[in-house]
Amino acid sequence: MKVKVNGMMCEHCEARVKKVLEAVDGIEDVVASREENMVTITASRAIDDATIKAAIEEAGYGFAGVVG
Ligand SMILES: [Cu+2]
Repeated sequence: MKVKVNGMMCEHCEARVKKVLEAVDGIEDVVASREENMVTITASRAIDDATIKAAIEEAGYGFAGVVG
């Protein structure tokens, strides 16, 4: 799935978002792109949007919706 994330300014932000999302049970891989304000998530099961939103917001970034 692809999620819009606001506030990633550098590679450290990308790494932080990747880390918090990969800590979610069922999420196997995360690719974060600050250029596109996009995070691409590969998961082994369905993950609630609310779970993703909470992880992103706890890390200090903005969840701007699931786009696909
Ligand atoms: Cu940063």
